[in-house]
Parts: sequence; structure tokens; C-alpha cells
Amino acid sequence: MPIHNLDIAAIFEEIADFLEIKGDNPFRVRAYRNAVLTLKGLGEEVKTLLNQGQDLTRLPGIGKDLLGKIKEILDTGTCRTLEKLRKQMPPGLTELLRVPGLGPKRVQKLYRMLNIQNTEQLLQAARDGHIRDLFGFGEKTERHILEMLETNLGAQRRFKLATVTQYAEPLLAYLKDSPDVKDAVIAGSYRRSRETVGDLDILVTGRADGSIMERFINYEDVKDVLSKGATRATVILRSGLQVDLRLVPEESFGAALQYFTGSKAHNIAIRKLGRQMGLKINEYGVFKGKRRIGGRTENSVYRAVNLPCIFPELRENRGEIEAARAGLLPKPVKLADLKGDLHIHTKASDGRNNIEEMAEAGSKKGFEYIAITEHSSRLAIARGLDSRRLLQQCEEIDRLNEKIKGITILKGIEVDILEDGRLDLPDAVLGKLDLVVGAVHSHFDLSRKRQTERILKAMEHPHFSILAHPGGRIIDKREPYDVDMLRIIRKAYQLGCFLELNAHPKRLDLLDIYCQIARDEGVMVSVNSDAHSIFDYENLRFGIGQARRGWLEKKDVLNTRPLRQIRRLLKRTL
Ligand code: DGT
Ligand code: CA
Ligand code: CA
Repeated sequence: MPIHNLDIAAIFEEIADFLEIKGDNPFRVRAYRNAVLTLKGLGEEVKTLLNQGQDLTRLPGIGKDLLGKIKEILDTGTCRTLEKLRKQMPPGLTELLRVPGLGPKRVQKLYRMLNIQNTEQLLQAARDGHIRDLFGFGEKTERHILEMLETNLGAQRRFKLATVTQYAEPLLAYLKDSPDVKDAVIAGSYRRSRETVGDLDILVTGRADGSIMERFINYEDVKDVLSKGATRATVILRSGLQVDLRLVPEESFGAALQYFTGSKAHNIAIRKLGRQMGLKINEYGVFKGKRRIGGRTENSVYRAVNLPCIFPELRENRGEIEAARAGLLPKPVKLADLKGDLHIHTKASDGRNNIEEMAEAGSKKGFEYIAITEHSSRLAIARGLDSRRLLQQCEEIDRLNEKIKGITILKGIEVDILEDGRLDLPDAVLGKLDLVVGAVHSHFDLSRKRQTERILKAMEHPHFSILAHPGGRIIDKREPYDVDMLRIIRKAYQLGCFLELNAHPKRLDLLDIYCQIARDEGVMVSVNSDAHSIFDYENLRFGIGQARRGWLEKKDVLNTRPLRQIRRLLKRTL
């Protein structure tokens, strides 16, 4: 059985949940949760990194003890700590923690007092009105629990793109490895680089005797086979991810790829265009009456409706068809266009590597420059820098720039934007830096008006350069704060500031729709890794996917510019 990062993360998560319900030491719980975040965000499999001889304790949240447990899980598939806890408490208890409003103390009480062991029993107890009488719960809480469970139980689970990629790539390689498979492509939302993916839709061409379907369902990661026919099979992987595989004839491959890449809205619009021209377009091909006039390639489908091929990330029916018709499709930015990274942490705050190591790894990526942007002191949990430590770091960077060849280290800061729009460091200190990245890390629930004004005021500081993760959302965890993004974008234009597209898989913020607006308003976007270790440069790939979804071209992305231009652009002319 292969053990993926997410398998290890799931085990740590379960341990943390159990410990929390037991009322164990909060620092111990937190250590497991931090490790979970790290594992989920990694671009590479832990197993691979260990095989390469990498020192994993350099990763955020992974100490010696947890590394030992990771090795134990890789060897045995489980961990003694977890097995022990599982003997002490019913397994369904941890899922109760996922119910909004239920913390560990409440879960413990529900278990002790009502013997509620899982969400089904909780739902039943709420329906029967047993929860309101528990001390500390009340009728309002009971109603809330009921609402949450009734709406959430049916809700479909989605996976972050970076997470799905960890499963998708080895599976695709496995399929392509077979001599029976001629071509294999993952279509659907994955191909469109959506930030989250519901299920994988894979198309293959090749031998039609059932051997490919057989190989597919025998993949080592398959947990359940939901259906299997001659040309189609559906499985569930052990992670819970569903995968549909379809075998299509070569003359239909392009049509099937176009259809299953979606989005549904885009497909409907393309079909309608076809109908207006007397054509029938479906997943088998393009037909004029009975005659097939296209479908072998995706190009042939678009050509049939007189359009150039529209790249997958654009296919959301947000104006791409009109743009294609007018010859105004963007030429999408590519990962290789990036010349640097303008948001990086090191050991000095909550990162894992030192400046030199980050520079060396950036150099290997082919970057001309990186910017070191630690947190400021307000973010105490991240060991943020005050003026003194920041100025010390500047001196260190000067020294390193003398020493290291081939890459330039820019001096920056990820300064906290305080509740009233002031910045967490004095302008005089900020003025000594090459760039100032400003970010909101607190007071997410201000009114729209106050939140917007707070950010606008921060941007007006003379040295403000880039607004980091402008919407503040964390996928599946925190909604974006309420803010007038259009006003912020227009202000950025006026002031000569920039917006960040933070490429961390849990953020992917600026949202694609706002990238499109930024582009239209003439504001450049900086696609930054927010790296906390050398491995996090991998994030950029997902950031670029989202930038493409946001219609960004090379010229729209700040850090595709060479160093001499960057220096000039970062100097505000106002
Ligand atoms: P997901 O899986 O929820 O992240 O999103 P998709 O876009 O991968 O959607 P999925 O897996 O339900 O279907 C894959 C593609 O198949 C979808 O993007 C477009 C196409 N498709 C599915 N259902 C329909 C439909 O009813 N009409 C049309 N025209 N296309 C459809
Ligand atoms: Ca899908
Ligand atoms: Ca599907």
C-alpha cells in the first residue's frame, strides 16, 4: 500500500482530535495540527523526500518526534499512539468536532452525558430535543446543530487542487505506463485548474479489449469500484476521491476532451453556437447531419464553430467565447515566465530555512531575485520582526548579496495592517526596504465599509508596495472578509501599488474573477509563493493556474519582470 502525505496527515489529524476531546495538553494538540498543515501543503511526497535523503525536520511543524511517527506510519501504515487512542474512545467521536459550533469540551459532554458517538446519533438527539437540556447547550444551540447537520450531511466534499494533484499525477503515470494506453489526459475541473476539485475525469485512448479498465481498477490506491464496463469505470480512491475513467475512440478523443473538460456552462454555449451553424456537437464529435466533420482533436471542435482553441483555464463562460471570436483571447502567463518571488519567509519568523538556503533554492528555480518578507511583530505567534530585528536582517541581506552570485535578495517585510489602517512598523523603517508587502491578519469581521477603508488607508503609506492575499480567505476554513475589492483595485492603480495572488494552496487569493478585474483596471498582480520552506516554491504552479483562470498574461504579472524593472516598479512614483 502506498502511503501518501494525506494519509499521514489524516492519522495526525485523528490523533489531534482524540487528544483534544480527552483534554490533553494544548501544545501537544497544536503540534499535530501544525504537522497536518505542513503535510497537506507539501508539493512532494514525504516518502520521496526521505528517499532523497532530505532532512524533514526543516519543514515547519515537523520535529524529531513527529518525524519518527511519520517513519512509523510509512513502515506500518499506522501509528501506535493512534491505535492506543482508538481503544480508549469510539471512532465516530472525532467527526463530531467537524460540526460547526462543537468544540472538544462539548463533544466530550455529549459523549459522557448522552452517549452520542457520531453525527447520526447527534442528529437524532437534536431532533428528539435531548440536547437543549444539557448544561451549557440550550435550545438555540440545539437548533443550530440541527441546521448544520441537515444542510451539511448532504454537502459534497471537494478537494484542494494541490491535494488532488498528489493523487492524480501518480495515477496518470500508472495509466500511461501501460503499453495498452495510447493517450491519457485528466479533464474536468482539474484541467481547468479550479482551486478545488470534486472528482477526477480521465480520458484514455488505446486497446479496447477491457485490459485498460482492468488495470485501472487494480490500481493500488483504489478502495472501492463503483462501476466497471467496457469503456467506463468509476472508482473511489482511499482518500475518498472519486475517479471516472472513460476509454474513447481516437476519432472522438478531442470531442470527449472538450466535453469533459467543461465547464458545463462553457460547453452549453459552444453547443449552442454549433446549433446556430447547423452542427451537432457532443462528446463523440462534431456532426453535420450524419457526417462527422470534427472531433479528433480539441482544435477541430473549436475550428468547427470558427473559433481558435480556448485554453482550459478560461472555459467558464465568462466572456471567453466572445473574446475568442473577436481575436482577443489572452496569451496565458506560464510558470516559466516568473523571474522571481516577492513573498518569502525564513527562520527569522515562522519559516524553516535561512535566507541563504531560500536564495539557493530560488536560484535553482531560475529566479533572478527573491524578496524576504517576514511577518512584523504584531503577529507574535509567527515571531514577527520589530524594527531592530528587521534592520539587522537588512544588514545580513547586504552581506549575502555580496557573497551570493546569480540571484539578488530584495529586502522586504510582510507588515501587518492594523485595525485602523496603520502599519505595524514606522514609515522611516519601511522606507529602507526594497518593498513592503502589507497584509490583514486580524479583525476579519469589520463591516465592509470599515474593512475597505482600513486597507485603502494602509495602501496610502508612502512605501506600501503589494497587498498580500487581498481577500483573506482560507479554503474550507475562512470565508473572505467583506471588502470592496473594486475600490481597492482602483486605489492600487492610482497609487502605483500591486495586488498579490498568494499561491499557497490553502489561499489562492486573489480570486480569479478579481484577477480579471485587476487586469482590466491596469493593475499588475504578483504571483507569490508565500514560501515557508524551500519546498514551497512548488506553490507557484498552482498560483499560475489561477492567474491563467484570471485571464492574466505575462505582462500583467509583476514578477515576470526582470530585476531592473522590478526595482523601478516597486518605487512608488507618487
Ligand atoms: P467538479 O468535478 O465538481 O470539480 O467539476 P467538473 O467541471 O469536473 O464537473 P464534472 O466532474 O461533474 O463533469 C466533468 C465535465 O463534464 C464538466 O466540466 C462538463 C461536462 N458535463 C458534465 N455534465 C454535463 C452536462 O449536463 N452538460 C454538459 N454540456 N456538460 C456536462
Ligand atoms: Ca470532475
Ligand atoms: Ca465527473
